Amino acid sequence: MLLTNARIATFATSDRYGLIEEGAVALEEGSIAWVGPLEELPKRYRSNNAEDLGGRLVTPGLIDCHSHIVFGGHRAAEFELRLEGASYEEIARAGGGIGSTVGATRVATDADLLAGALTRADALIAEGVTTLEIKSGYGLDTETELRMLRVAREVGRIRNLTVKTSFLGAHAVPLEYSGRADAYIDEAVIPTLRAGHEEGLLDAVDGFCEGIAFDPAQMARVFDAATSLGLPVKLHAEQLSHLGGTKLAAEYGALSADHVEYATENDVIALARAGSAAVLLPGAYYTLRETQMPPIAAFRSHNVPMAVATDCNPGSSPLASLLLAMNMACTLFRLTPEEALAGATVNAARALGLTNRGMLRSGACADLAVWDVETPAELAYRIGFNPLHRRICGGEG
Ligand code: DI6
Ligand code: FE
Repeated sequence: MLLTNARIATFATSDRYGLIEEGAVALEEGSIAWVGPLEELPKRYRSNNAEDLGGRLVTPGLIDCHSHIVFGGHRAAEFELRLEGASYEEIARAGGGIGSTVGATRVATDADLLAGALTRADALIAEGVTTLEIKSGYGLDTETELRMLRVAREVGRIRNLTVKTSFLGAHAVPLEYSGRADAYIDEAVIPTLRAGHEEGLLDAVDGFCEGIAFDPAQMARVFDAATSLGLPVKLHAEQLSHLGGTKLAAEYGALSADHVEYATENDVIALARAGSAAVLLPGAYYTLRETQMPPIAAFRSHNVPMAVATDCNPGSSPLASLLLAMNMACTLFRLTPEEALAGATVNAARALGLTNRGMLRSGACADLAVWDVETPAELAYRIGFNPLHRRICGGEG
């Protein structure tokens, strides 16, 4: 396949989106064979049936590197409670929040879970997403956690989409372990982690390090188990308060620390030393009406790659639009449109530990999005507008 007459945001160089004017891309067997200015296209890639993109913009396929799209039910009633003045943490402590979705997920059938997840995955696919991370974390028992992970894998088999899974058994303490978080970690989380790994269901291990969830010492036990199996880790850290999760994640060489609104400059330095990414989740910031901004200036000055993701979940971020997350990252966090698009491509790949996508260069996966826009800044600029013209995933589409 040969695409010509395109403006190409490659992200393969670090200036101005790595933009190529009047570019061409040649795809071969699911990979990018060549990308560059049309006038430099090698003879062997020239073709009579090249597709003229009419000057449209081509970017890497979008990557949503943080989502919780497999779950039962919804939490519209809690949305109403928050509008009447209750806080997210109050609702969680009263048995709602994550716990309420755990109840709905445990009683959902696999078919229910899959149908709901596909609806959300399809919304993301319609916006050019080609790689999607999906977490467990609404089962909190072995059976339901593994069911969630199987459903997540199934989404990637049914759709032309790469799915990466993260085990989030340490998301909340389930009712049956109320007041016994340590026992939950030792008796449920770690054995489930081992079982999931044995079944090939886990690409990474995540956790929620927060006052309403787990402290750094508890998370360290989960990370020790993950590390001993060779699984990479990541962490929901410093979302609602500062507990030291970011520093812990860095100590374990985490792929990423996510949310990080309450992270300090020292935390940022730790991430930089560890080579970890920061995953910004403006949908949760917006939904919870958070006012503490993540330390964007420090991420920039210490060269910590910033990814942007939906955090699509039924509680704190019922958002199934990565383009809107990019817009929110600009308007709420003051990212530039270039940073926002890098956050949903090259830096999102980095946050998933993937080196073969997120940028357009020869050898990378043939995951591309073609947009009906003139300039890359337009992708983050409009609100509630989807200019996707065509999505190519693994060379198909
Ligand atoms: N932080 C979040 O934003 C989601 N999980 C987490 O650890 C929220 C999950 C939920 O409210 O259902
Ligand atoms: Fe999350």
